[in-house]
Amino acid sequence: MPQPGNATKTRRRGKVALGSNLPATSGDSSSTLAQALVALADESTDVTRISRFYRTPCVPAGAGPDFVNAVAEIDTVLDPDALLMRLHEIEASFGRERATRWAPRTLDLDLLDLGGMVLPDVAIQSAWRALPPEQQSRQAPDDLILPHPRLQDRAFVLVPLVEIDPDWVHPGLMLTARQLLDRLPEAEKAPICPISPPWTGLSALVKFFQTQ
Ligand code: PH2
Ligand code: MG
Ligand code: MG
Repeated sequence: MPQPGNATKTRRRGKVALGSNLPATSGDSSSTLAQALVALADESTDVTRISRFYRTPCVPAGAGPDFVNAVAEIDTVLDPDALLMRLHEIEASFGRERATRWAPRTLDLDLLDLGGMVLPDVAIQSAWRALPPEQQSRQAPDDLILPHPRLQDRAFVLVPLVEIDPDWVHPGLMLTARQLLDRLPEAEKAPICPISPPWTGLSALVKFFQTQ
């Protein structure tokens, strides 16, 4: 829970996408996601909503094993850079190695949105969003880009995002999560299926994984 000392700091609502397609010492991918959510909740950050966990085919197809994906809503006093550092720390603590881009990973935590901020600015965010597909796997931004420049293309992000916040508005495209998902081809959405019960909160998730 946030401490009284943080009462005057700016609180922002954010969305974090979670993904895993490699087992870790923490267990299988679902178990890793559950433990990462517990780790994310600390004195700076509340985890306020969690989507179900979904099994999703790897994108691009054939590039690796199926993923388990989910999206969580957070409420945090961390600024964007501090939050990104925190996400990287949690990834590292679950055995994430940053070898090659888009290699199978034990844990991927992507910041999708933080309080509707557009970073580093509208022009650069739009340029990353418009990056041609053949360059997307070869170029990685050095700076934090918000909202996440690929979220509008990815059913494995939009399906869980719509589950927890269908009316979330993309601050560059001015479309809701539901509208973004509706634009994607059926064939990309059909294989995305939930593999967990709906969570009523972090404690429901912890209880479920303790009884597995
Ligand atoms: N993440 C990627 C690349 N491809 N495919 C699925 N299904 N889920 C992911 O989380 C994912 C991916 C890069 O981070
Ligand atoms: Mg990712
Ligand atoms: Mg990532």
